Amino acid sequence: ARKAVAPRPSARSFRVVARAADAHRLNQAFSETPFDGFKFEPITEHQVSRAMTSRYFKDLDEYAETDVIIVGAGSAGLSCAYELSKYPNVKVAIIEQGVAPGGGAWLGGQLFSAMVVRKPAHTILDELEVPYEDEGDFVVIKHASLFTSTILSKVLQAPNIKLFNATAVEDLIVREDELRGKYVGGAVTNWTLVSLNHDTQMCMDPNVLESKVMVSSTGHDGPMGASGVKRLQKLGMVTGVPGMAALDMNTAEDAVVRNTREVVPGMVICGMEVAELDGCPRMGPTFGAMFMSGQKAAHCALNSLRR
Ligand code: AHZ
Repeated sequence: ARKAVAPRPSARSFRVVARAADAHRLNQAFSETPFDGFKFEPITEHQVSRAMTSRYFKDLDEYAETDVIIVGAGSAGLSCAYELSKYPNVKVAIIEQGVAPGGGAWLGGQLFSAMVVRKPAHTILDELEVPYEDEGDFVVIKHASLFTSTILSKVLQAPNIKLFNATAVEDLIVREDELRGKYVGGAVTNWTLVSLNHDTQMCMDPNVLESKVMVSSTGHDGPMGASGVKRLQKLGMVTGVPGMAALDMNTAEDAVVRNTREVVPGMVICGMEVAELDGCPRMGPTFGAMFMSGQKAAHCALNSLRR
């Protein structure tokens, strides 16, 4: 029998093995990251649950009585909240039915990114340090989300402001006294998922927050929109809600800011809800009036608190 002889490696196979080793070393070098070996501190599940729920229910407890309730966190409601953040002694609850605050202000119009703001409403952008391109009589922010995320970050950091999102205002507290007659005294709320399921369940009673003044900024008509003024109409506290008129940018924006006011004692309206109540024209995708109307609403609310 012939003895088996192991084949001798050729020079070529040496080169192949050497190249593979190099590639392996190279791969290792590239797969190293500053996070290799990262390790979290220990935690238990109940700690996570309590960290969230204790704060949420403490907030609900604290805001069961509040100075201002802002209903709706669109561009008008957020501008109002931002203005009120300058008054740290004024306690403000924002109630937003959506999970995502911001209303229609994540896009500039249709599905376009840029947001147009007519002067002189750009002053709030300077304050917020939101960059824009100056086009003369108006300015353009490169993405509406830049405005919305920036104002949200300021509002949410303010110690006097709490956002309750995924929560819908279903109704108003209305009381009467000799001095004011009928006035709005707060908001009847429910988690939005509950509000959307009233038809499918037995009575699911709400949670109620008392306010000294409410700012209703629920936008134009829709399943939830313009809910503040529509409820006032049903209660006979305003005579009619004709709905916004056809679009006319030039007149619409001035009208919305001009008509932003305390419409009944204890309730200020701002943003597109004003156009719904007063039949002002719609402005379409220019946002200056929303900012100014929100800021003006903050001062109407402050005046109401001072009375
Ligand atoms: O989810 C709504 C949105 O975020 C929220 N909201 C409505 N009803 C609510 C309720 N409880 C709690 N019952 C509620 N939250 O209110 C917010 C309204 O934001 P928006 O962006 O729709 O309104 P706005 O008035 O702040 O801004 C309007 C922007 C428009 S619409 C328009 C046009 O159609 O021509 N042009 C502009 C600039």
